[in-house]
Amino acid sequence: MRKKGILITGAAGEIGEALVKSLSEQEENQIVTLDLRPLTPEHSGHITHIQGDLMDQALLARIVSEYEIQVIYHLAALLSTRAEFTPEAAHQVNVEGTLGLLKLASEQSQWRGEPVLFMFPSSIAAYGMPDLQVKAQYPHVREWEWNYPTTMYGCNKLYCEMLGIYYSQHYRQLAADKPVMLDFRALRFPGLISAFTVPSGGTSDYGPEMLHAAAKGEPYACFVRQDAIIPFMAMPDAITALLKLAKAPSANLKRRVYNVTSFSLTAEEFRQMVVRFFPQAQISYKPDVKRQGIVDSWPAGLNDNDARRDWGWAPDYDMERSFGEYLVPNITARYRGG
Ligand code: AKB
Repeated sequence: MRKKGILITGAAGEIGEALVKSLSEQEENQIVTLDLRPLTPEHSGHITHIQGDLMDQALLARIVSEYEIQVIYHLAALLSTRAEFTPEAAHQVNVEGTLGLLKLASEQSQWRGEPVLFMFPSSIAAYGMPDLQVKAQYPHVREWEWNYPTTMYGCNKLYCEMLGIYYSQHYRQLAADKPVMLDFRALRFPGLISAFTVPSGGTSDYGPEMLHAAAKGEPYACFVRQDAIIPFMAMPDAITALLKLAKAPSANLKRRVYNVTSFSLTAEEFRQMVVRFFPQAQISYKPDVKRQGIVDSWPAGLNDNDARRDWGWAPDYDMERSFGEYLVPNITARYRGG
């Protein structure tokens, strides 16, 4: 008998760390985590960590031979800035890695006679605003607007959303008597800010980097202009959104890809918040043309009305609460503790 399990890829990454912690507190089923890196040692109990490569088909086959996977949180990805340096490698991980997992989830759904739930974090990178005038004109972008990503990462996210929809509607529909499709659900996240991990390879990283540098007492040169604006969200809300969408009854879901957001602010407004809590912070601006271009192509804000209507989404942390109650106290404690 295979053990029932939840699979989390990219588990040692930013979202992964927070999701594993949260799921391990509430889940009774076995949690199987997969990442190239080890997990932080405090995770144990009903978590089995596999240090390995998502692209390793033999490894995936071994996982499904041991576990009946019911839910997949597929978090592994190369983020936007990193992907611009190695676009083909990003395509391989972000698209081919996702495709392999979608196929696996489809086969498992068929085999179990019940859909495997496939949770996919997408991103504001799936959007592409042509210029700053249009960006200002459409401050709250809907899911179907401006789907013209300019980065490899954004193209990968948008295409994988479409693959997920394909696999949940059409895959082998003609071949099987009673096809059972996987249940694909995606969230388009804004820039995420965690108090416990420093992001790497993203373009929204200037926000969290400013904050972590200030808490460490280090100077920071922000790689975008003062007026650069995108939406952000504190990590606990990102986890709430993932878990809430995962639990939502399918009958309520009118779409498979939902925007979620919390607050939008410019780099300068971000700096001012940081300085309010860390008056000694030394933050300067040294814009990088390429990274600035990426941020300019992302929307200033998202319209998340559909998520609010269909599955009761609402962020718990607005800007004040994010900084005052989650980010600043936890980051301060983290660096004070060494
Ligand atoms: C990135 O900057 O690449 C990510 C994202 C916005 O998806 N944080």
